Amino acid sequence: MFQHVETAPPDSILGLNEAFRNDPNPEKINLSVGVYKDEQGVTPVLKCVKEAEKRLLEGETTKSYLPIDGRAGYNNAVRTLMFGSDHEVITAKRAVTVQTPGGTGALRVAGDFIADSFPGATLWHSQPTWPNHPSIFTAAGLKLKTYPYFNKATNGLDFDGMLGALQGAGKGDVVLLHGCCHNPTGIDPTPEQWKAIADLIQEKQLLPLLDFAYQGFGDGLVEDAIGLREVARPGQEMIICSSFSKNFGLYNERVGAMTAVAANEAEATAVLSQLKKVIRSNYSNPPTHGAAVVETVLTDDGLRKMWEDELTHMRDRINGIRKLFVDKISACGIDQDFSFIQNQKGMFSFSGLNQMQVDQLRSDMSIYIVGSGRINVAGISEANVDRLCEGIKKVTS
Ligand code: PLP
Ligand code: TYF
Repeated sequence: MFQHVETAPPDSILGLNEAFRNDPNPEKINLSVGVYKDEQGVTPVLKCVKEAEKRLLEGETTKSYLPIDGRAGYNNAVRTLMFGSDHEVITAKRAVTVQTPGGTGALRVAGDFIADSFPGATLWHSQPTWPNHPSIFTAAGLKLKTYPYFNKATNGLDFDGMLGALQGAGKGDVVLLHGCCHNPTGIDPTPEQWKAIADLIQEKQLLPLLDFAYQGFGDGLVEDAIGLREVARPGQEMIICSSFSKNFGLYNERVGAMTAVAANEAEATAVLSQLKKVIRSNYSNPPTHGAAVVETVLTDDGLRKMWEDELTHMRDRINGIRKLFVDKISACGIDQDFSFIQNQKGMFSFSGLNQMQVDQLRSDMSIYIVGSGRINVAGISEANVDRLCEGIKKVTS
């Protein structure tokens, strides 16, 4: 029966982890998958999470199913974290949130909802983007188009190219934006550029879909929501897919949410009913643990403060490493200018290294970087930065 089944290619990012694990070189360096690591190379469980888990374990009374849309307290806390409690979107009750298995689950629920309720819609995504974006939305049955994002000459945003392409989008088309910390480039629009993007969305009546997987990893919790809040103008409709994998370190607990902002409360209620229909035929209802942890932390003043401190620590370490990396690169006599790395936001850096250089780093030095040249900055430490720079010098000269 399975004779005709061919072997599928490995995931372009997660596949590298496996190759790394099998590499016997004791000096190997893994800068591939976007997982935060501390100075010792460990992906820690946050202290606020451990404390919340202790409380949950003591207070848990049932393992009965959650509602299809998940925990109401969690969904509420997610919305407030994105918009702030007094935002018009919240007070007008025109936003509905469903708890999902990770940000990936949120993206798939969004994709299925769009395919059902906006038949024939085209989704525009940045070129480049996270490779799972096209996979998820193609699987959901959407048509895809791309807009330029990265300007190779400046190592910055190709803003004119982006807006120019989106001028070609039709009414009701979906435009996928990274809320902050763009994956893979690390390049985000400035507040002024967000204004222009929001103007264009409004003028052309597009449906913005924000992938918000790194809130707090760029400049701060509120700062990273600037774009999202700019887009959420009075009456504007939008979809947001949240992930708490990174900012809570809850990767394997699968904690995410999909929020739909409708024009008014009645339409939001109808959208929620459609989202529940999509979920019912997909995974039925979400798992409770990770979302209960996030809800407990976000709604308790002490735990919330602990979380914000831990998140600040992760962000500061990444930014410190960016500086260390750039300093070390120039100190070791590499000709190429890598100073742009310090302007990039979040966990990733688009290094400018090409596929050949990436392949050589792996084969000669056991340094693992994604084929696009994307580096997980959090994988760099005082202990491996010199060897990394030595490798980059070798492949760039
Ligand atoms: N969106 C982007 C841009 C990501 O980088 C990730 C990372 O994994 C996700 C969504 C999905 O996150 P999750 O692990 O919560 O599914
Ligand atoms: O881009 C990354 O590295 C993270 C983690 O299929 C990830 O978003 C990578 C690939 C994948 C799922 C998650």
